[in-house]
Amino acid sequence: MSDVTYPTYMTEEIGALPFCPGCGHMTLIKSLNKALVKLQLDPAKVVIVTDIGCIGLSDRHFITSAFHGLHGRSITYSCGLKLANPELTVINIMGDGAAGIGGTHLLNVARRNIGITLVIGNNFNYGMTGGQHSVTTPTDGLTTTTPWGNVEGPMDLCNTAIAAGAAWTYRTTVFDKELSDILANAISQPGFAMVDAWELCTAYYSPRNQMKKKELFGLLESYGLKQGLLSDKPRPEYSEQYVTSYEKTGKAAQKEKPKIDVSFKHNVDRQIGIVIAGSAGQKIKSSSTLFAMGGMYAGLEATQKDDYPITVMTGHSLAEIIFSPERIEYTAIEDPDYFVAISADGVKRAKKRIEALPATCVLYAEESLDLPETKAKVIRLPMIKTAKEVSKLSIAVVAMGALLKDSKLFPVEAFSKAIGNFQKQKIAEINVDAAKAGTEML
Ligand SMILES: Cc1ncc(C[n+]2csc(CCOP(=O)(O)OP(=O)(O)O)c2C)c(N)n1
Ligand code: SF4
Ligand SMILES: [Mg+2]
Repeated sequence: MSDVTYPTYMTEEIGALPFCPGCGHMTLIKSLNKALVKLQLDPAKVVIVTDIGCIGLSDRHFITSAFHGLHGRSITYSCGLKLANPELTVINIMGDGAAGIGGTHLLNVARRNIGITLVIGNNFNYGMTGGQHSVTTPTDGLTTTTPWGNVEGPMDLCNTAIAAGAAWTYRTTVFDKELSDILANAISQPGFAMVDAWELCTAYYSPRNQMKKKELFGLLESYGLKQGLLSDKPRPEYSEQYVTSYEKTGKAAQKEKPKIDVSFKHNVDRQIGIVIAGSAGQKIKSSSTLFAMGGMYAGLEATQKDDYPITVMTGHSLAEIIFSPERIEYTAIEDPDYFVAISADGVKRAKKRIEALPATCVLYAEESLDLPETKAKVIRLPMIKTAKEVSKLSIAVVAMGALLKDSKLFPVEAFSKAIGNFQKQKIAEINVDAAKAGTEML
């Protein structure tokens, strides 16, 4: 705890809270402020994440950090924040509408036990959009979308979360004198904690259904729903476990990878787009990654984008590689500078692209392939025959060796260095030979 004392976590700069008179959100938000005052957390380490809805208008009134995003998705933002920095106290505020719209996120945060606090301002309708029914609207409840009475049964948010594994769950109302203590308790839980706070939307649900405090309690009773602590089964928190497992294994695995130190020169003065079109099983993707790394050893920026069907070892496999001396902002290639056609599958997939290649493009094609009409300058090469002499699986590396010899983008030795550093020794030896054999085709 720091030396500074915070008498409030709310700022007056924005003005008063924007809720209708008597709205339950007012009490809920003020109680949250009291809970924060009680806990005296460093505001810089607290993030209030809000969903869309009237309740979501609240985050900007706090001096903590805030995040406001798409409707129904606030739990995902909270989880991301907590995973990125488990030291943060993440408080997620949402309405019943958001809880229903993002229902699967509620299930998963509970199941995973990610240490965020979820506060639901449950007023049985979509307040912000004029009082439509939500997943918690009671049966027979009148709303703009259930004008003859709701025929659905309401979702029990707490027991839904508990069924998914929620470690700490509390149901209450905004009339609870201990609301701020309950919220403080929830925030102090190391794992996932949820407070379902029943309340009144005085603009829509309450007047339409003559619902005041008494009727709200009557509703709880009529559904036989208990108030208070409904689950309290602590178990290890997800984000800490995740970080621990990363420290133990992930980090070690990353350290083993060699760094790419620039040790060659390139001849590239603008962004260059290369398309490699072959078949699944021809190592198009992995060879392209090594090829891109080769460019990086020569000081180039590189990107790779792949296209292949969901099936394995059948159909096409295409890779698009961009090299540039500058940072690459956009990874699509409109007019390739080089095109490598290795197999019929690749040509079939890229037929329209080959037909549209500009005259400035050089197309290296396996000599036996049927090609569509193209303006590109075609260079036919014995790729299959050359690869057979080294290894059938090295055909893409053979083709890339030829491209480098012809284009002089960067030395083939840079490509060989990537192969040597990132492949197992036996395969690397074969591929270094394949790259060299490729250069000898021209
Ligand atoms: C994806 C998406 N769907 C619908 C909307 C329209 N919308 C805005 S607020 C809202 C309802 C909010 O209700 P609730 O979450 O219960 O909060 P309340 O306003 O009652 O506090 C809806 C449906 C939206 N903004 N985004
Ligand atoms: S519309 Fe309903 S939920 Fe929204 S501020 Fe008004 S009373 Fe509150
Ligand atoms: Mg609501």
